[in-house]
Amino acid sequence: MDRYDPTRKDRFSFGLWTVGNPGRDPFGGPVRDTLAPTYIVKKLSECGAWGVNLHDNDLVPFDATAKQRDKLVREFKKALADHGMVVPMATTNLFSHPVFKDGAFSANDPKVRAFALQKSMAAIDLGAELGAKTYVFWGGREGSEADACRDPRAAIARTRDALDYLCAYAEDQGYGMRFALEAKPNEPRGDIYFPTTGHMLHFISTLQHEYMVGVNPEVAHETMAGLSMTHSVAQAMEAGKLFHIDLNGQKIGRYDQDLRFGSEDTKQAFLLVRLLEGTAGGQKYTGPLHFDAHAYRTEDEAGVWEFAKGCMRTYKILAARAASFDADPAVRALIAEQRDAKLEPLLAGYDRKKSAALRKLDLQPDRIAARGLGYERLDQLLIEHLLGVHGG
Ligand code: GCO
Ligand code: MN
Ligand code: MN
Repeated sequence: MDRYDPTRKDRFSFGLWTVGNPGRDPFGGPVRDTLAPTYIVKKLSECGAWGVNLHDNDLVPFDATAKQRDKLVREFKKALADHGMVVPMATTNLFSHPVFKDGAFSANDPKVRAFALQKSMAAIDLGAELGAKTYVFWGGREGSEADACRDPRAAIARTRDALDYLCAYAEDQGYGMRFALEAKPNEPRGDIYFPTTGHMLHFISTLQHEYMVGVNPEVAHETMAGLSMTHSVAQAMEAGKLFHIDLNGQKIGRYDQDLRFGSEDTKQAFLLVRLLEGTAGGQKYTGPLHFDAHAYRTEDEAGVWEFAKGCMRTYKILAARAASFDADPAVRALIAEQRDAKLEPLLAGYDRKKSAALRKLDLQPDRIAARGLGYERLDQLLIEHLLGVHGG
């Protein structure tokens, strides 16, 4: 036990599908046994997690009868109560069944779209019954290879219709849920509509129930698109739309790897945790910290729990490193050097007087340009804090 071991207060969660991943990939079958959802709840609780998330079919098989469903839900709820775990988030599997091979909400066939709505309403009911306050939409099959099959504008409009419908449904039921949209550029489709968090943020502004819809950015997905996860999350936070987050690790330019959080691009992970924890100032993220990742295919079950603990410990270690970085007087001085408290009020908000004053300033751009900014030193300090050279 040390101060980096997770506790419930840390709000860490995992999906049933993450630690339950049996190691199947496109080139080989499972290498681990399937774990029962109730067993996962027990083990996650022992590891120090706070929440467990699920797709409808992670708990209730696609073809289960109503009686089987009720039994599974009853047993799962008992496991949650026995082990002091919560379900912060739920979602719908709209990608595994072959009916969704050409999408769900954006499919050309209205029967597929109708089935997707039916399945989503039932899954929202399940999420509500388990106490989920956040409902995620990840459109894994909402995309194309043969792009001439539909006007991409129709795909966008159909997705809007579906979300407007389901927001109204959740509101009508009084579930008090918020929806979080998760972007991904590709995989399993050649191209997926709404490929990045930025695309989602704009789309949300066109929804009827904009107030109840935010985003669920994922490290791997933004990285696959070659983007900075930290900047994407910052834009979501600035817009008040960071409703959930999928933390994992990913090498740029690869397939979706879903690696242990912080195991790749540790500097980006540091910057992300620093932003979420607000150690540099600004509002802190207080929602669930969800790990959408899985253990290496080389692992047995013991390796899965090592993986889970590793995600959580790395988050806490990075949070401590970020706090030490932002408390370092040398760092604060370097950041403060860039400010000019006298000039800044003139830049915020146009009026005629202020703009006349601004136009009169002799700013001497060549002198400004000649000044070095000290970012080499700042970044080296970041690396040294990250590597544990400074701070407690
Ligand atoms: C993926 C996605 C999924 C979603 C999940 C919850 O790349 O497979 O990240 O894991 O997050 O379906 O909506
Ligand atoms: Mn993913
Ligand atoms: Mn995800």
